[in-house]
Amino acid sequence: MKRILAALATVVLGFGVIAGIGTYVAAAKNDSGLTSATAAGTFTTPEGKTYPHYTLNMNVYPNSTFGGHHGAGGGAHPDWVSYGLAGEHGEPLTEASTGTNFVVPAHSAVTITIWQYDSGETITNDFFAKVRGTVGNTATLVERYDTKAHANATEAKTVTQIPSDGVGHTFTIHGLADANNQVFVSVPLPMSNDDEVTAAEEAGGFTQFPTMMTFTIITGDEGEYVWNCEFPCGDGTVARFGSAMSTMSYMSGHWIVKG
Ligand SMILES: [Cu+2]
Repeated sequence: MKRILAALATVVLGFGVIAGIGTYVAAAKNDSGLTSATAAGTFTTPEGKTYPHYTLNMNVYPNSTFGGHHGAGGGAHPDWVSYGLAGEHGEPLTEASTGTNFVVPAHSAVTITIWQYDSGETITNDFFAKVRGTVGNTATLVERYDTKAHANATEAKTVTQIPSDGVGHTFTIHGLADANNQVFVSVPLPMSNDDEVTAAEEAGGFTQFPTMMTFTIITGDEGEYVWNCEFPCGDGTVARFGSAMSTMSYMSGHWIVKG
């Protein structure tokens, strides 16, 4: 019986993946814009190598009502979790027409800051609770960032992983199936305080105290990569890998490295 159930689960999962791929391809144009990283001088690694430096700011939301590339009111799926562009203090860029496709220069350092406004749970595989592929394999975590005071409400700390039962989402860039540099970056984004997230959502907004993760990656060769979230956050779908997880412009997008 156990074996039959396992086989059945595999078939059901298989259908989910196939359906997911279909949705993925069909919705590839939800966000057709591009955001270029901002130039910020030079960056020197702990090993003493210097690179041209760029920055990107992103937010992750428990729903799509922030506007931005989904439009006022949240567009087709206002209840889906989503990434979006952030201002320098984690404020939503409500007028942005794009938010999930990034253009960065090849062989450069890119410092990414992500404010995470959603709650979280235990991640399926704690491989993704670890920081991977960043400079030093670390990230700087602020567990509570005060978006009104524009200041850290808790002290920043350097982390190599976060508790696997407190993951909100991840930012994960996958390598290419060619001979270029293989890039793999994955950064877990900790959950914000559950009660505060819920209370803010009920009031029609977002928590004043998101978590904040900052990390730097060295881009490789030119190429069009894909990033996504590896936390199953497609609520209400098989294995929670559908909806926002399998539709570009919510939990995935393009990572375009230009020479
Ligand atoms: Cu996610």
